[in-house]
Amino acid sequence: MTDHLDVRPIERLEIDAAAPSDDRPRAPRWAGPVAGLVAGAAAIGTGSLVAALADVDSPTNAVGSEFIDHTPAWLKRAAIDWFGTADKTALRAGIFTVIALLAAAAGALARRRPPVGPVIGPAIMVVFGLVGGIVAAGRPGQSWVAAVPALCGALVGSAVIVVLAARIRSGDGPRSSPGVPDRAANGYDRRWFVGASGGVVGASVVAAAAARRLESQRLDRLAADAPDELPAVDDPTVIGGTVIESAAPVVPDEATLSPLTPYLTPNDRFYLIDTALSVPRVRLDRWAVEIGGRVDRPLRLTYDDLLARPQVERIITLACVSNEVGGNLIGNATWQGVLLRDLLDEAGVRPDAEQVFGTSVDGWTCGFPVQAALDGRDAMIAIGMNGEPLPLQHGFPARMVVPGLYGYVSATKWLQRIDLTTWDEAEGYWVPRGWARDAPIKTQSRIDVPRSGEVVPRGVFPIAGIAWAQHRGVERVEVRVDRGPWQEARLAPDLTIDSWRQWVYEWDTTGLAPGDHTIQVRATDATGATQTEQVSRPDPDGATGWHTRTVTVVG
Ligand SMILES: Nc1nc2c(c(=O)[nH]1)N[C@H]1C(S)=C(S)[C@@H](COP(=O)(O)O)O[C@H]1N2
Ligand SMILES: [Mo]
Repeated sequence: MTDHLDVRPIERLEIDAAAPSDDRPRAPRWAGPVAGLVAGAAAIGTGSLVAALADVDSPTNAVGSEFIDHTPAWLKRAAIDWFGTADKTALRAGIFTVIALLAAAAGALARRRPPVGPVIGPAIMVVFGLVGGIVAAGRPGQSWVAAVPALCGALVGSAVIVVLAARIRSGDGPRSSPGVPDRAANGYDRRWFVGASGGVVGASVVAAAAARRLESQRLDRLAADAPDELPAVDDPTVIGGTVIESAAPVVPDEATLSPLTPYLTPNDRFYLIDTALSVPRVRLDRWAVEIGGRVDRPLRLTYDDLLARPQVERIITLACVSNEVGGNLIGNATWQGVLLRDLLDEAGVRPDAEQVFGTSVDGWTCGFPVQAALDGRDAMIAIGMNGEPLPLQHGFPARMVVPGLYGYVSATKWLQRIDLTTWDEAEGYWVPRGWARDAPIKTQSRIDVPRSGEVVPRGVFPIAGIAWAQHRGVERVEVRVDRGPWQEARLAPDLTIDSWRQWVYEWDTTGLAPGDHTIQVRATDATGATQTEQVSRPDPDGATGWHTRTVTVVG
């Protein structure tokens, strides 16, 4: 397409080489928007490189995070419906699209005759740089330094637009008429324009690549700060006389009945949910968790302090409130760390404290009732996951894990502070966004095999899956086919009431009509409550309903 558009000016240039200056070559119509896009690329490349060098969030990430924090609930819900867990990728794509459109518009305006062109185009760049800078500096824990990358990006971007647009305009403008000196004798020079644009885009790509490299080096350094081995566990999980220590192989084989779902979820397969567009900028040498608020003796614990304290290890199933019935925003791991109740005993919780309120390095917050920390359940500050130091994305150096509560009210990753406070004094991140303040995990069950639509052979076929009712325990799982009578499934041993239990039901398909059949599951927890058939959305406090799948029995 470009070739087709480019041919004419060149021909004219050659044929009319000796023509008078009022036939100077004009830039094609797309030159203005292209100049804008080139300037936009320069701004983003510069901004991200300066940010990486200054060790602050890139301007696009800062704006993206601000956007995430201010997304109205309905838009958030729509984004999750459309993009699911790819919503961050969608957000990034959206930001780049908006920047590209603005940059193209700035370029088109920059082509206008003076005084509009030379002023408006670059001014748009500068204004967006200022806005980006102010947003970045205002992010939690940031200083004015965070504004510098966006400002540098805007300056470079506006310089590029000034230079390119001046060249474009030199081919436009009033044709010289007799007696009036020519204002731009050279006119538009396609080779110069393409060369300069290509050079700027190339340099921007190099800058962006360098920024990426610096970011991955930062993450490598952070990961390298973690110890090679976690301290020995003083208080391990003991199951039927067997000490469960860190590694999956020690967990009894009977715990796994569902062929698709390992009893312990490997770290690299564990679901990830957070509002962070990049791993928060933790500096381990300066990092510490502070426990304060309504306590008698505030505590401050460095990473080494946490390592030096008595270590417990527990199997706990973490679940996200956004998990749909049958969804996979749930995982089971061994968590090693320091019991929260020991720390709170040491700090001395005042009687007027109602809420344990966690704050992360990147300013995310959540809170849960003080009772949940003190009622004997093993809420902890975790530093280990499945025998390894907490992975960066799961909250290194330390996070909270509270059995029985959804992650959004309890599981602060990249933990920075724990405040004992009241419900009136502080509200967790998701609460004003329409999610419930109190959020115990609901009893639920999921079919893992057979898959939806799977063709099932004649004979005995195992239907298998998981069921969970953290901190109450799963008592019974039942399966029914084609809404017939409920049949009890066989449950794996109850290793701990804080973790899921796997189940299997040997389904005899021999006498069934060929074709589609519906299978359903429901669980009953140790309080005797059976999960409700009532279907409800994840918001405000967790989805309900029976997981249902349709499969085909062969003819
Ligand atoms: N700092 C921080 N911690 C956070 C979140 C977050 O957005 N930021 N999300 C919470 C939510 S909603 C869930 S479900 C769990 C998920 O933990 P995971 O990503 O390790 O599975 O982390 C919780 N902790
Ligand atoms: Mo969540």
